[in-house]
Amino acid sequence: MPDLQRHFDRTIEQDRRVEPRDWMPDGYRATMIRQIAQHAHSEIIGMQPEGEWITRAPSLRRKAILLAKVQDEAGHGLYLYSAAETLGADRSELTAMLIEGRQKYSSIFNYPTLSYADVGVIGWLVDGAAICNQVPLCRSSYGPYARAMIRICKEESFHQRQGYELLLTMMKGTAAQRDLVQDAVNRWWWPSLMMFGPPDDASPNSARSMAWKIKRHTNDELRQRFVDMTVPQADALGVTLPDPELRWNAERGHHDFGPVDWSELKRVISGDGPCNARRVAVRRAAHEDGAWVREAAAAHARKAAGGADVEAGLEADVEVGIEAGVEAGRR
Ligand code: FAQ
Repeated sequence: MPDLQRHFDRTIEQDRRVEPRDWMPDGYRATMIRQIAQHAHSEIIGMQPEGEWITRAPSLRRKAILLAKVQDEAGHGLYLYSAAETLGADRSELTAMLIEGRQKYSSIFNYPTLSYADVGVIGWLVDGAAICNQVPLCRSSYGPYARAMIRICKEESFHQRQGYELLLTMMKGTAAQRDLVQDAVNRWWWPSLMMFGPPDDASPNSARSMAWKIKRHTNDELRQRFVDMTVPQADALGVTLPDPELRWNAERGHHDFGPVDWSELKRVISGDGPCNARRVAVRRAAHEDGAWVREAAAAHARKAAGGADVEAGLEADVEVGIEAGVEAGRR
């Protein structure tokens, strides 16, 4: 055991990757499963706020872009569930934990999308924050997670650009369109800052995750990076970020910003945000409505494999694939 621990420590020290068959401390495995599962759940639940606008997109072009984006999010969820499986997690158990409220997903997806400008603002701010957080995760110490993140980041980058382009178009439109954009920015700005997690002095996982090089930067470092990156983009767009304390601090070389309402983050994480109940109910209904497809696919796979039990991997793929259809059918 001491040899195995030494080997693991050296792998981390030398910035090499931990791979599925390597020995790893139980705490490392549990932390990776927690983070990857929460991330996967976020992508899957994250399909809902924008997915609600697919049937109401203002043009064929916007509909095609939005469909592609929401499909990408399903794909990200699936890569991430696969990465969690390499650690021994069971995908159907992870789904059960999500729909029974035993595992978290990102707070940001518990807010409503009230106009089409929200689609643009989610692309710009939410995907922008996701990129800020996830680019360093491409160097995360767990190999399958870091590799999945490379493709995910490339796709998130397209998501961010489509959002910014949509907002630029709206800002060049009518006064009413500009008002929709400003209203959406006002509603999504503070929740976007909360995506990075609690402040460093209230983040129970950060120190250990940094020591294991799962996380490469703290929550506050990434939040600051996001603010610094976004301010000039807001200027170019012609929108005001809803923070009277936001200003450049030449001494620090960063923007100062006002206090985040951490009680709101706590409330939303613990299930009491504006849309938590609806998001989980839709996911639960998709899971239940998809039971017959999972059973049929598993029976087919068993037959094709001559009776071998290959159910587990199939389940979530089939389910996520039909989720969008089930939701659309319900509306
Ligand atoms: N919401 O000790 P820390 C996306 C939890 S994907 C909910 O600081 P950690 C793509 C945290 O998990 C967005 N829960 O935790 C997209 C922990 O839970 P525990 C998701 C939160 O792990 C775009 C507890 O609080 N991205 O947007 C939140 O060191 C558009 C204590 O916190 C990822 O998951 C929160 N905001 O740092 C899709 C990235 N913040 O221990 C559709 C990977 C914290 O009680 C449309 N994850 N918690 O179970 C990470 O980088 C980290 O897990 C953090 C949290 C930074 C999120």
